[in-house]
Amino acid sequence: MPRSLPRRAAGAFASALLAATTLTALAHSATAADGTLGSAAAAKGRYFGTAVAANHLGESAYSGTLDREFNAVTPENEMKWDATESTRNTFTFGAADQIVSHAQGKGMKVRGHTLVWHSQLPSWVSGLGAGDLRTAMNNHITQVMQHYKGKIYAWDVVNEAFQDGSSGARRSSPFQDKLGNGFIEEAFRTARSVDPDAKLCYNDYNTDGVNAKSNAVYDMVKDFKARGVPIDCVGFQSHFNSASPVPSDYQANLQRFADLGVDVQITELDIEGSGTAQANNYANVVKACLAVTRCTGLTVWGITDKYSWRSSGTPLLFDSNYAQKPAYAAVLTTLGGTGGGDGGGGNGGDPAAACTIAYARTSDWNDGYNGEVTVTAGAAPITGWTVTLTFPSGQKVSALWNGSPTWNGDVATVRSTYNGNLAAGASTSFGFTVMKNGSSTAPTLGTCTAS
Ligand code: 9MR
Repeated sequence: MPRSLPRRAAGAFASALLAATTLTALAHSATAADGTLGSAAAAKGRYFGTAVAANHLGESAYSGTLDREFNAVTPENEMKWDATESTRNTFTFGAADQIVSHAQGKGMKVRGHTLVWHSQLPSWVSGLGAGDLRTAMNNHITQVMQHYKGKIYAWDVVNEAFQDGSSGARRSSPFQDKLGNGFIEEAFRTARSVDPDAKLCYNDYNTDGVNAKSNAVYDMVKDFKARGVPIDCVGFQSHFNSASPVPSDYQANLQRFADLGVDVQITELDIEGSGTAQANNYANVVKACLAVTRCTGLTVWGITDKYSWRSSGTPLLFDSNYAQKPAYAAVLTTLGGTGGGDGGGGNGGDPAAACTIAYARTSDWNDGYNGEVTVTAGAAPITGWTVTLTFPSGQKVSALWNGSPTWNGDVATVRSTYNGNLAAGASTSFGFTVMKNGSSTAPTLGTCTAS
């Protein structure tokens, strides 16, 4: 392993003795209007959210990315029945409270997920007889909604109550089997009585296109609206992969629900894949939501591929090092965001300048390593790029090449030099040598902004 500087360590050279500062600097590195998912969505009158797990909030790159990019959250598991009432009438809100207070502190919306669902249901619930089950269901809805009253934008009141396939039937569950079809209506009525200000949603998967399952949900919503059963929104989970691709009638399906007089929301979006194919699929989902006036927002089902429920399918917008993937640039561009580039909107409908970054450690030795950041232009050509990187406290960057750095504590802002002009989709890279000083941790990638 090399112990000296690489031979190509020429050009811009930075020697920075990195002082100990906190990583929170990262959270403030990209606040340009429309330069993040949340701000770009907000400019279109929508939110852009993510599922969040309370146990990752202490990881600075996780919460840094969350705080920078998203303006809505859904607790991934913390509000489910097994988490909030694992023992009858003993309610546990600690983990969910952590997420809600984090979100409130940052002005983010919270989607409540979920009150009545056949899965992640404690066995004491499944064991109850009909009368007792009805009481337990209404009590669960009441206690949980009461606890979060005034803090929740929308609740998934009932989740996944319909069967897959062509039957259009309700799914077998303790609620369905013992209380019959009416449990859904009862859950919504109870929910409305507890928090009249929260939007009440029905949420499901495989209902993203027009099919037997979505037709059955459609009929239910239509019936609810006709009879005055309180329902405000329908959530389309939108978990996609090659076996379950984005349907060609996705937008039409959202629109027909919206036409019933409910909001529609993309609630758990993730799309397995990589590169341009994944980016195009994401762009199509975002386009569909923007084209439907009552599509009020999108939520992706996690921040980083690292913690996705189906991590091996790399379905999210940030890779496992929190680098923005091509899908990120595609979503931001489709939302009309600029990636910090040209202010957006003034380019006659051409894609906005945007870029993504990926990091690799190219060599490693006892007390140092070389890192390389690849910068890739989005759907438009770019004329310059700026990347932020945060190095762990103590590490010393002894050389940096093919980019021009300025330093603020541990945070390097690296600008293109001769290598700022990139065709759409084209890449360049810059590199650096780091003296570990006891820490071999990789730098945290911040934003890539393009002009
Ligand atoms: O992402 C969630 C994962 O961490 C849990 O283990 C799983 C348990 O059922 O639930 C996942 O989230 C699901 C969501 O609550 C409802 N729609 C499907 C999601 C993915 O399975």
